[in-house]
Amino acid sequence: MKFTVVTILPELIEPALAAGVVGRAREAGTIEVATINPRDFTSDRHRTVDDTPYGGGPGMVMKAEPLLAAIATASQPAHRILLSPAGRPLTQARARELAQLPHLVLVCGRYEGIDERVIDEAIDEELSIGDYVLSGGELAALVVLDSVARLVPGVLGEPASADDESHAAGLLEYPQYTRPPRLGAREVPAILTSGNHAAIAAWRRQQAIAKTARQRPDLLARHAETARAVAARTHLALVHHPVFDRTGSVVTSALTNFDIHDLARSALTYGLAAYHIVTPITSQREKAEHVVKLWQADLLPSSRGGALARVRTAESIAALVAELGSPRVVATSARHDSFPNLPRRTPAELLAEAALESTPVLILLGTGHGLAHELIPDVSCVLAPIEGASDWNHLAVRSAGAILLDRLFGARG
Ligand code: 4GX
Repeated sequence: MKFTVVTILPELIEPALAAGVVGRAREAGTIEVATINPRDFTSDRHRTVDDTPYGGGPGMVMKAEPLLAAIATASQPAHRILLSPAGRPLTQARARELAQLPHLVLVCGRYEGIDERVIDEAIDEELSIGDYVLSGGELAALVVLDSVARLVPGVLGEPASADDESHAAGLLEYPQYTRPPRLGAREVPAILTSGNHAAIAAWRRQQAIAKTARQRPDLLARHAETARAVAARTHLALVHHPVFDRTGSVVTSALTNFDIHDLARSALTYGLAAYHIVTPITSQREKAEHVVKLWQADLLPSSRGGALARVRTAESIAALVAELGSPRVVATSARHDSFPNLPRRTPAELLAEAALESTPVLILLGTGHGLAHELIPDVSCVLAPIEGASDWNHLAVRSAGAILLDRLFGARG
């Protein structure tokens, strides 16, 4: 595979590519790296590559002609990438795709940027290496080159080492150890010297999930396998008591058909263990059970494995908590002032915490004007309210429930 770096500072690029994995791959001829300097495509005495911006403003802009000539010389043909803070973020997935291509041209801007017409005319893709500002595209080009080159077949010794690692599986790396077995008071975890390969693999996986949960809950939230595993032990409860009415009194709200149906279907869609309708009123529970039976017969005659058996009723939150063993109970609220002493969690943080445990998760959705928090013990955290553009949350409980489930368990882009 070939890389051509278009830069007015080739001396910044060259030394970084002489050593290590990339240096060896160049020596072996597995990859080829060249640089092209736009300054060599100028015709004035001062070899000018920059000029003042039209419309005014600070700094300088890279001129179009030398850059276009350099890119044209570099690309015969090639996929042309501009490094820019305005590009799409580089990901391991994109690096893997780029490693399939025969030739990448990496265009490095300096100053305030480059004439926009160069992008229109001669750039196929803009890439950013992160949301911070560099003094030029060269270090970003080196990052792209390094991350792509090591995925080119033959560059890394062992073909397994590129897949096994961080990000390939959507998780951060497990911790590594080498001799000596004891470093001061710190010993190598005994399991790694046990010789039990299955146990070592399981331990490493658990460590990788724990590390990801702690450092990058956002990454873990995109990890489909984790989301599925947590969803499968998550219970959703629609709480009709104790809830507030509009005046702040604690009441028992009435069952509504829409809430039974819509939340049951959301729960099924996101693969939850069960959906529970919680009301102390026996006739209301009977009504809920009746509605579910009708629906079961009506909509899903061939009901795979009794999917709707996953809609259940409970007399109280306490009864449900007892039935589930010791679940992690999570409250939800549209208001910032309910459950005032409990920690708030974003959906990604909750998923990350739950991934580290094996206990069931019970998410409480309040009907009426919300859960009567003073009367609900055993809650471990509160999911932060859904923030819309207006200052008041007008969502129906079934809408809020669907949004929360999607934020917790939905597949991301
Ligand atoms: N990930 N910079 C590029 C100049 C520039 C601006 C606009 C082209 C268009 C960066 C990043 C980055 C700073 C490199 C501005 N060139 N590049 N440079 N972050 O911050 O890629």
